[in-house]
Order: sequence, then C-alpha cells, then structure tokens
Amino acid sequence: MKIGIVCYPTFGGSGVVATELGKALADNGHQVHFITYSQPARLDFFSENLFYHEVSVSQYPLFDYPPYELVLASKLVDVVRFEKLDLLHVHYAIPHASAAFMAKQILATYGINIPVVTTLHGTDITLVGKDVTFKPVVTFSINKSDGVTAVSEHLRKDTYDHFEITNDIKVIPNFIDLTRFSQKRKDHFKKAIAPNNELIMVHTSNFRKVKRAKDVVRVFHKVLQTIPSKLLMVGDGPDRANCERLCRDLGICDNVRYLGKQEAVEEILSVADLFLMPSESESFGLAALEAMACQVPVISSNAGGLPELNIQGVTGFMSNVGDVEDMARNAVYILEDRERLAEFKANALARAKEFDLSFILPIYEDYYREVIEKN
Ligand code: GMT
Repeated sequence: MKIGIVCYPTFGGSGVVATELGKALADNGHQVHFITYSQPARLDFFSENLFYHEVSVSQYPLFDYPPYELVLASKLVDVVRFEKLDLLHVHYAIPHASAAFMAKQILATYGINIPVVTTLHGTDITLVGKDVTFKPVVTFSINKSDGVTAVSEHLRKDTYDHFEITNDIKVIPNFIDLTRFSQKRKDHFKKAIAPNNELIMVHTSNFRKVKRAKDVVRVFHKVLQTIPSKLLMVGDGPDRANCERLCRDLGICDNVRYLGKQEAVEEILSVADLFLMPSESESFGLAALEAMACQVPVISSNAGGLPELNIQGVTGFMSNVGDVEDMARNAVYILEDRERLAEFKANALARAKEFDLSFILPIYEDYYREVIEKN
C-alpha cells in the first residue's frame, strides 16, 4: 500500500506512535509518506520506502495566526494526487482529521476518493477536544473519517461518552519495538548516577500539568526516607521549573538529576529500577510501556487507560490520582526486597511483550485494507 501519515513530529506520544508505525510499515514493504511541519524526531535515517513532505506555512503580515490547517490540506491534496496514495492515516484529531476531511473533499473534485483513518491518542479528546471551541469540529471530523481508531478501551469509551459519535471506533493499543526497547548493559552510566548502588527511579514526560510531575518528586522524597535512591527526570516542559523548586524546598537536589530531552531513552531506562507515572489522565501510557520493555516496573495512577497496561501487584501498582502516600508505600514495597524487585521486573517485561510491534502491525494493515475496500 501507499500510505500517507500525518502527525506531530514530537519526541513522545502520538508522534512516536505514528513514526514507529510508519517505519514498521516501510520495513514491511509499504510505501510511507510522512506529511508534517518538520522531520519527525525518530525519522532520522534513509529508507527506500520512506518519504517526508514538509508543510511550510508562509508568513504574511495579515496572518496573526498562520493557517496551518489549510496549508496542510493543500499539501495532502498535492501528495495524494502525485504520489497516488491509497490511504491517509492522521494521528491526533486536531487539526489533522479536519484538514484530511477538507483534502478529501478537494480530491473528490479530481475524481479521487481517498480513504482517511483517524487515530485518537488522548489529549485530542480528553483535554483539547472537549473544549467547546474545538468540539464541533472534532465531532464532525471523527464522524466523517472512513476509519477511526483509539489507543485504549478507555479512550474509546470517553470519546463515545463526550461526543456524538456515529462512527465505529476500533481499539488498537500502543505498541513497542522490543529490538530497540530492551535492557542494555550500561554499567558506567549506572555507576555515575548511583555510585553507592542506590536504586534508580525514572520519570519521562513533557512536564505538562496533566503529568503531575510534582507528584513524582513528592513520591521520591517519601521513598528516600527508607530506600537509598536516585531520581532521573527525563524530558522538559512547563512544570519542570516547579519540580526543581520543589526539590530545593525538600532538600533532595543531590539525589535528583534533570536530564532534559533525550533521544536514547532506552539507555536511561536500562539502569532504572522503577518508573513513576502519576498522571492526571493518560489514554494509554506509552512511556510506561517503554519502561516495562526495559524491565522496569511501574508505579502509576489508575487514570484513563493505565489499568489496561499496568497490572496491579504484578507489573507494578496503581493508586488514585494524587495519592502520593500510597504510591510511595507501593514503591517501597517493590524496592525493599531484591527478590521481589526481580520478580516485578520480569513481570513488566512479560507484559510489554504482549504489545510487541509484530502483533500490532498486522492489525493496522488489516484495518487499512478493510477501510480501503469499504471506501
Ligand atoms: O502524553 C502526552 O502529553 C503526549 C500525548 C500525545 O498525544 O502525543 O500522548 C498521548 O498519546 C500517546 C500515544 O498514543 C499515549 O500513550 C499517551 O497516553 C497519551 N497521553 C495522554 O493521554 C495524556
């Protein structure tokens, strides 16, 4: 198939899912065209089946708000016509699904009927989508897509509960490439971070409010009372400075390292003993799956789709959002006994294997074929 993928070219979340999916499709012989405003973070190599089309919005004095969605729609028309694409797969409803709808209408005037699959990732529904300023457009573009997928049962239900959706939504969970995400020997790095064999906790996120990164610091502070440990904070975003301030107030700066945005997150996860994800809302929790693939158990909230990934008492523990006491108690329970820790680590890996790319890729391929046939 010739597939166009539209996504945000970001480090995490929907951008990573879209890019990894495109790479896997290309490896499987499909021709994949990425259409976005800058090169996706993980698309930094050459493959004969991968193409990248940049959407550049020209600045014009009249435009206080450059019309990205219109430029994207025009670019989609151009790429679909000239590359003769079979299908467009857009990740994140806003504004990709509505731009694809517009492109589809324009292409119809050329006698081209391009099927559009929209994948809902989370905040496009749970935060931004529900906002009244977007809701009518999000509802319309989901209903007008030829196929719709969501990354968890929870997100599917949330979408039906909050929007008037007439379309079927198929759940296709996030996936992991275990050839990349696996525990690697990083003894030097481990020694540098934890010179006295302290246990290592990790949080990775974009430090948006929804991630509750300050709860990570609070949990770590409590664990530190009984377990000699270190905390690695990976990523950057609006709440990072608040976390740093909290570390100073709690007097734990010597035990916490902020590493900023990192490409090789699997190397950091390789030295970790516990992953912390106390999010307010999380449609799936890809970062937690990446940790589990590197044999790291997860202490998380029970928000959104996290119960579909993290198994209570097996791969980690879940607590109510904001219950840092419970999270810290569970973290200590896992970390205080080396045999127990090893068991949780093995369970985390076993669970991650259930989301192996090799299981999920054919689900997408079959779904594309089904949508193309129906169209
Ligand atoms: O987590 C983020 O803030 C990024 C966000 C995105 O849309 O890029 O991630 C969402 O999509 C991921 C991939 O499907 C999911 O694993 C994340 O759980 C989801 N984030 C939230 O729901 C907050």
